[in-house]
Amino acid sequence: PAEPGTTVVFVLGGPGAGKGTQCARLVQDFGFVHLSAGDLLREERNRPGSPYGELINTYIKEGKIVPMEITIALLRIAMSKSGGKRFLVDGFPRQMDQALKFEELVCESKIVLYFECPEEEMLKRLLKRGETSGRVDDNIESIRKRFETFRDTSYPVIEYYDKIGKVKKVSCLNPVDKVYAQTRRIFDEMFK
Ligand code: UP5
Ligand code: MG
Repeated sequence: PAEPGTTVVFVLGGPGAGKGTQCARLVQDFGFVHLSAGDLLREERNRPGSPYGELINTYIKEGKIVPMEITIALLRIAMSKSGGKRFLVDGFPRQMDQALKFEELVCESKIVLYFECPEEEMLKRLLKRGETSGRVDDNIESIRKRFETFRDTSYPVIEYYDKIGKVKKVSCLNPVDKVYAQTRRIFDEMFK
């Protein structure tokens, strides 16, 4: 398990909601370490000699969830390498069994930050980003599949944490600064 005194915040929300954007701001103001599960998977995919490169790429393109053994291992390594104690775990867990496994093996989450955004808006943002991102999943076919996975498999994770009172919801249908003002308020209350 993680060191005593470790704080984990799960940062969830649909594809393109703005998780990464908001996490970058939180890092500046609250000194959390930002760990995007998607970024860690893309890094592992690009690492020469990785046995998982091809598998990860296929899953990402198809908008499917990479087997959790891989993702949890990457998160654990990144956590211990960082030397930090407060973590924003962005884009993970995406499936109920991943949530339970991570909390059993690593650390219970303190809160779940949920960035709520309508699909229409997320679609617009992702297509725009796709013009320059080079991400293999920023195209209309992959985006549709990502939305489907979010609805069917990842959203129930948010519902689970909501039932036990851990979810802090922020609407993403505003400019970045305004979304951040709301996010910041939550962190001011909890982590100042
Ligand atoms: N933008 C952001 N906020 C805005 C605002 N308020 N107004 C206007 N524009 C805004 O933002 C997306 C775009 O929108 C950017 O261009 C931004 O400028 C703009 P970003 O902050 O990047 O949103 P984010 O929610 O982080 O979107 P991302 O595409 O990263 O979300 P996904 O959840 O789809 O991607 P992730 O990298 O987490 O996962 C990718 C894939 O990896 C998954 O589909 C899956 O195949 C795999 N994966 C796993 O298998 N397991 C995991 O645990 C994690 C990932
Ligand atoms: Mg992201």
